[in-house]
Amino acid sequence: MHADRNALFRHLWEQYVEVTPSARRVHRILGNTQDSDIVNDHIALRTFNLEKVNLEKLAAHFLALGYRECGDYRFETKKLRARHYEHEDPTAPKVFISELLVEDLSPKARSIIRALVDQVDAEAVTADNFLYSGTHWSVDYDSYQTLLAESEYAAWMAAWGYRANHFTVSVNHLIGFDSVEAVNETLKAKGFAINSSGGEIKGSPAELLEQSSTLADKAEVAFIDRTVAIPSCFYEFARRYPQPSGKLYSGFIAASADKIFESTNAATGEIAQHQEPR
Ligand code: OOG
Ligand code: NI
Repeated sequence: MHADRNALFRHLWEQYVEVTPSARRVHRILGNTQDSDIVNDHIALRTFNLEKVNLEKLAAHFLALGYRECGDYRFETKKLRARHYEHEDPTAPKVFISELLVEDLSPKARSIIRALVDQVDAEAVTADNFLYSGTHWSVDYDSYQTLLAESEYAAWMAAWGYRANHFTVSVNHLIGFDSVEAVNETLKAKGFAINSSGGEIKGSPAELLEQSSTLADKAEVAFIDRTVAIPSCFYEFARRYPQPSGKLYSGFIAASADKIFESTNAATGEIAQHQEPR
């Protein structure tokens, strides 16, 4: 477990931008010269609900840093469960951790996932670097495709493993942009693809949270039998509104999260061409 929160987030960020080069360009476009000028609202991590690597195992790393357990979420169709974690230090990013309910998948998918998790050394899970350690298994392209047909989340996990699935720009803290819509329009004009599942903006001021996200970049994964470029990680934008107490809402909205998950789906139709921003 890390003793240093800033070091943990720095490692997560470095691993993330390696496969998400658009994140650096987004920073530049949003008018900041340094990564640290952008306030990170939250990160998200994914896992399987198998005992050795389940949500609680990931959460333990944050509890050790003084985070506490907050919201609890269910995604029936996607067969996911999630929790979010907050720190009393308001400058600490929130953390959203989900897990795939493996027992709800087909026997075939289940056995592929069990075989992956069997390759994880239990001691690696509590090591300092676990949350940014990537995969602990090798997987062939056929198994990836089998998982993809049933659960995009399962396939993403098999390919990418332990890493921040996204970072999130706090729109509240941007100087040059006062809305999620303004961020979206600027990025689209520069050639970035915005996830439009459920509308480009998820949530509303009434729900106290508005969110949007890019579609994931593509990066190469070395499967056992071949190397293929597949969706990697994405960038999210969040604007929070004050509660009656005056404090900004700090939770997540399940219906919006359900659509944000789809940011790692392979793009289809017109948006298939993720343009290189100029
Ligand atoms: C997490 C999706 C949910 C949010 O802010 O609601 C989410 C994921 O894609 O792993 O990040
Ligand atoms: Ni998010």
